[in-house]
Amino acid sequence: MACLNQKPTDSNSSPVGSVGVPSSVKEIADIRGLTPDDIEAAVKTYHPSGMHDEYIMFASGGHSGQIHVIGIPSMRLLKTIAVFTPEPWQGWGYGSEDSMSILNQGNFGDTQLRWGDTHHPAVTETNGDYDGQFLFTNDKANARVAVIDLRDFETKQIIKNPVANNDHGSTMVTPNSEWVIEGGQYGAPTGSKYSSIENYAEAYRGMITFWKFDRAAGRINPDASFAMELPPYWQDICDAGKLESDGWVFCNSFNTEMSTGGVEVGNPPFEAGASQRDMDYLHIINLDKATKVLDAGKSKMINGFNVISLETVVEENLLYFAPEPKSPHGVDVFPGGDYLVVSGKLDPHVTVYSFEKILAAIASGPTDKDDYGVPILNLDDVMAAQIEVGLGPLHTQFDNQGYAYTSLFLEPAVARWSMGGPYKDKNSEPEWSLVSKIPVHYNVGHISAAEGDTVSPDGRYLVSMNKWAIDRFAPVGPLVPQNFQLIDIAEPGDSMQLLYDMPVGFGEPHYAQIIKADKLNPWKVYPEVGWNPGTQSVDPHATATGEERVIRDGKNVEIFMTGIRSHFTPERIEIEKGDHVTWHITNVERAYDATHGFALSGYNTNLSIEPGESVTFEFEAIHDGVFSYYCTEFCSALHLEMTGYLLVKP
Ligand code: K7E
Ligand code: CUA
Repeated sequence: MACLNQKPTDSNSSPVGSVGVPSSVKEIADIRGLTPDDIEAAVKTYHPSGMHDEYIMFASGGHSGQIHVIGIPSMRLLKTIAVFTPEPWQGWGYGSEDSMSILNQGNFGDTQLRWGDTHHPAVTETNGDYDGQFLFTNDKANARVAVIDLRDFETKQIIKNPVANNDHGSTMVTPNSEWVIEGGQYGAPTGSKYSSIENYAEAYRGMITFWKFDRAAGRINPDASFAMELPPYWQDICDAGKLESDGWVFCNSFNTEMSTGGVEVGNPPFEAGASQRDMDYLHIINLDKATKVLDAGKSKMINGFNVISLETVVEENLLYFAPEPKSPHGVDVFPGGDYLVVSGKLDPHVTVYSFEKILAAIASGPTDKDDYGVPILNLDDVMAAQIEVGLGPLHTQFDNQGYAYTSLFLEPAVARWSMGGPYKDKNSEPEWSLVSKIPVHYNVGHISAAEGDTVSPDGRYLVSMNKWAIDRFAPVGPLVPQNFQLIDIAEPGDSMQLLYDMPVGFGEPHYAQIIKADKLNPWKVYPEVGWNPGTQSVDPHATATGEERVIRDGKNVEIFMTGIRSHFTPERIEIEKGDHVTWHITNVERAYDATHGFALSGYNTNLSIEPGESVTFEFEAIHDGVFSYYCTEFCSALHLEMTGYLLVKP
């Protein structure tokens, strides 16, 4: 690796080094107070105009309800994908039938939910490697899961969980993405029912849902999906087994105390009540067996959805527990699938479990059970190691050098640790040890490494997703951005290097996945003119040039319009107050980036009509008057002229 530390810095007049860095760089660096390390970091991340990033990060947008697409290592924000929250640039939720119907799929009864709390995005996998075809994310606040098609980076489906009101261990995928995991969080009566909190232990349940993904359709199939009731502990974050643990799912939990809050009635507050015990339970779920139980018809229908009851879960041995120390948060399966690691927020260690030992402990017939009859494995029987990494460990990622990385919320830092050799070398006894640490600013939650959740992580880059930025950026009022810090992890040993701080001023991201950019193959324009992104096929109402028309049938008016630089056809439309209007617009362009917008004043409408796309929107003409419509993308020199009049007669 080039190290600018070793370059001569005493020359003010001649070029420095073999790459011909002019002496003025040193002057600039001196004036700006930049160290040689700073210059190295800049050179590693700077992208001259036109140079593309090698990796793409899909970051959850937290309570923005969206997904953010960020180039690595430049840390440039490339796009925000509208998911749960209306977003006008993409025409998401401002009239287009497609976006309105997808947002409405996610309604809760009559309540139109119009935001989400996205935590964990997951790219589809093939044989345990990201394949870059689809992306899933969850809405913790409302127990919803969304499907994004990475051909056009648009949301295609939002599913409201019919039996849960919130989720958290979501979304994660199995190694071929047949199943999308939606783990629960706060225990509640199954199926959005009411029950007094005094009945917590009997009437409340934990939940995990397995959504069946139909890759050909690009949609989750709810009819083939199912949920499993769990004891009313608070299941937290899950991960799917892979390779030798394929077919199993692991979730950490907390509040096995079953604290119900209620300082009002003299109970301990949640943060104390849910932290009394030294151990909570790692949930070890036999997904393969659960699907057989489902196929055998041993589920019940709740709100029209397949649910395997807790009684059946216990009867069929679908769930085992292993103790996990001190307010655990997150479980991460090693790339080889042979180990998994849990962090306890109040324990300076990470605890590594051996999957081989878990299977052996299950086979030996565990005798310990919790109050619901779930077998509890002995920690000593299943533990491979405990490694002291530091204060407040949370989440773990992996690289290609045999290192694991754990975020340390309280220090705050990222710890690099190892098992002393390649993961799969079963012949040598692992020597687990802490290798090094790098401080981060501040309060790191998740970390994300390049291809870090796959069976073959790339290493090289790790992003520390810090909750607080405090002094890292110019002050912008009391609400401060989060801080994504890019860390170079390419070199072994004590050599992690901080490269870049990216302020994140759009919600609080939790998790992200980083995929090699060349695995993505998005469309540049829609495949054919008249394309409906909702069906991923040509729309029957697509309008060809020359076939533009306005059709009236009683009070129903149907408009067939085309857009091309710099013209909407037709450009005068006369209707009457009280008409029901169905308006189709086709962007007949085939040029890359020739998107047209469509704003209609007074009717809360804005569309984004990308090259080839056909969009439909409907409204009641409740306002009379003269309303202009115009293109909201500056598409050409005569863009301002890309307009027209909607005349609504009283
Ligand atoms: Cu740790 Cu929701 Cu994965 Cu936040 S979660 S950090
Ligand atoms: Cu089309 Cu501006």
